[in-house]
Amino acid sequence: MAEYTPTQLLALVNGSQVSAGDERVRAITARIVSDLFQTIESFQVTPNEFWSAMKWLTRLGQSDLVGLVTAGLGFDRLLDILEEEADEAAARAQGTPRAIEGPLYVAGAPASRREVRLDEGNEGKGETLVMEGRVLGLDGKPVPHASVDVWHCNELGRYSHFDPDQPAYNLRRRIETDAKGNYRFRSFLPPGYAIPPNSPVSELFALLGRHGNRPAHIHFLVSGGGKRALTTQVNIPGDTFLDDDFAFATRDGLVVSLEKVAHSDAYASLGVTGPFTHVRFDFVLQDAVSDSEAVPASRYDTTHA
Ligand code: MBD
Ligand code: FE
Repeated sequence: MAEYTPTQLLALVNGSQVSAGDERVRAITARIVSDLFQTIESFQVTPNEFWSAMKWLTRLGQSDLVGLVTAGLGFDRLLDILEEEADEAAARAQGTPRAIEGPLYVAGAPASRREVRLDEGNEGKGETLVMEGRVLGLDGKPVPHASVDVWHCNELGRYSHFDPDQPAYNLRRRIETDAKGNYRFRSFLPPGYAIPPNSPVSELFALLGRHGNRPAHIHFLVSGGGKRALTTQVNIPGDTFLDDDFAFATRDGLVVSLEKVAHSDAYASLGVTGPFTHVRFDFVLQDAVSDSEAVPASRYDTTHA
C-alpha cells in the first residue's frame, strides 16, 4: 500500500500507537531502533549479517549467557559508575566500593551464624584461606546480625548451579554476623574465571579480539541493620588479569592483602590446623535513604525492578 524511505519507515515504527502504552518504554525503544537503523545503513549490513546476528542473539539467550556479554561489554560496571555518580551528586558518603554482582549469583545459600566452612565438600583443594572481618556502618560501629552472602568459583574456575558437575550451593554460603558484626569463613583461594569456550560469548569476544578472563575474586552481598545493601567483590593480589579484567570490575580498595600464617589455634572450629592464608576485610555499609535500599537487591530479584 505504501512505499517508504528508511526515514519514513523509522518514523512509522516509532510513531505507530493504538493505545497510550508506556511513555518511557516507547522513548527508549524509539532511540534503540533509530540507532540500529542508522548502524545498519552506515555499515551497509547485509541480510546475511543481520540474520546471523539475530541467530547469535537467540543462541545467547537459549544458553543463558546474556549476563556474560553485558559484563564483558561494560554495562554492569557502567551501572555501578552511574550509581556512584548519583551518590556524589547527592553528597552521600561512600562505604566499601561496590563491584558488580555478575551473572552467577544464586539466592538461598545455606546460612550459619558468625562462621562457616564455605569449602565444605572441597577438602584438600587449593590453598587454605581464612577470611574474616566485620560489617560496619559509616560511623565505624559494627552491624550486628548482618547478612554476608559469599560465593566463588571452584578450582576449575566454574560456579555451582551453572556447572552441572557441582552439588547444589557448592562454594555458596550466607553468614550472619555476631553481635559485634564479626564474620569469618574458611575456604580456598579460588583461581580466575574464563568465559566458556565454544559458546556464543566466546564467538563474540574472539571476533572483538578480546580475551574473556577475570582475575581471581570472591563475591559478596552484604546487608543488615537498615544500612544500604552492598554488592561487591574482593580480588586476590598477584593475578595476571588484575588490571585487565574482562568484566572491568576490579577496583582500588578491593584487592585484599594476603598474610601467610604457619600455625594458629584460633580457627580450630573451622578445622584449620596447618598453614593457611589469612585475609582481614571489613565491609562498610552506606546509610540507606529508603527502605528498599536496605534490601539486598540482586539482579535476579524482580521485585526490585
Ligand atoms: C564472573 O565470575 C563474574 O564474576 C562476572 C562479573 C562475570 C563473569 C564471570
Ligand atoms: Fe565471579
